[in-house]
Amino acid sequence: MVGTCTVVIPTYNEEKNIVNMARCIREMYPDFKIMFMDDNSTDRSRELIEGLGDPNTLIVTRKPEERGLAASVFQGILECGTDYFMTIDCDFQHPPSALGDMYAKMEEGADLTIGVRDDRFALGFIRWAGSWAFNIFADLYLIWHGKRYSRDIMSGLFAGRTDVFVPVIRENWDGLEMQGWKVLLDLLKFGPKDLRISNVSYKFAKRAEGESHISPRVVVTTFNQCGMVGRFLAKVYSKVRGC
Ligand SMILES: Nc1nc2c(ncn2[C@@H]2O[C@H](COP(=O)(O)OP(=O)(O)OP(=O)(O)O)[C@@H](O)[C@H]2O)c(=O)[nH]1
Ligand SMILES: [Mg+2]
Repeated sequence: MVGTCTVVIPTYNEEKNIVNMARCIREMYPDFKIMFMDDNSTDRSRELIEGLGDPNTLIVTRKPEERGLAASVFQGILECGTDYFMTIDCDFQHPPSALGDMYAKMEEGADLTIGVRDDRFALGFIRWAGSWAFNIFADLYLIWHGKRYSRDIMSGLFAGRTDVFVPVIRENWDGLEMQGWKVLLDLLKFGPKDLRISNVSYKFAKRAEGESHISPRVVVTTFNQCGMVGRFLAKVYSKVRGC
């Protein structure tokens, strides 16, 4: 099969990266559709993408009341209309070359391909340790529920079959963590137990340009995705951190 593919990219105020990202993907993958899922950026993101005049590179301006990184990825998957979807951050922390590796795995028959960071230290020890601890906690939660798990469940780089995950998203809409950051965790949590998963490894980089949007709320929302124990820990954490 030669599957069609959409790269779904959540964005908020990424004017310093967005054109480079669009051009880079277009150059490497002339046939991929690109959908920037933008949460009403206050910078020139929209104008810049429209200025490219590429009919296969879209910028979707989302409803302000539905703002959320995860919400924008779920919407992108529902609306992409291609055989596969892929997600990648707009700040070049994920290398665009990994999209081609993931595409190859999808063509070999995977339902889901996960980009696994091979050097998570790139962001420093504290964030590596946090990510590692969360990974174990989330994996235990998934194993307990008989679901597939991953070596890098916090990864924002992954690809999936649209026909497998559109029903998963529609049927579990109310349970999805729309304000969260860890879309992959929800796809595994609500996805079929017999998902065919492939991995590709990639070198994790520092943000190219612009400001990070990460906040302590990411910890709260990720705990919230992990059942009763997770929700309890989310409450404790948000009380301690006041967030
Ligand atoms: N649609 C949407 N995208 C967002 C939002 N917040 C962040 N993003 C995008 O999500 C991607 C990841 O955000 P980053 O700020 O890079 O967060 P991060 O990679 O976890 O953190 P850093 O390692 O510090 O860069 C980027 O493409 C952002 O533009 C949001 O509220 N809505
Ligand atoms: Mg980033």
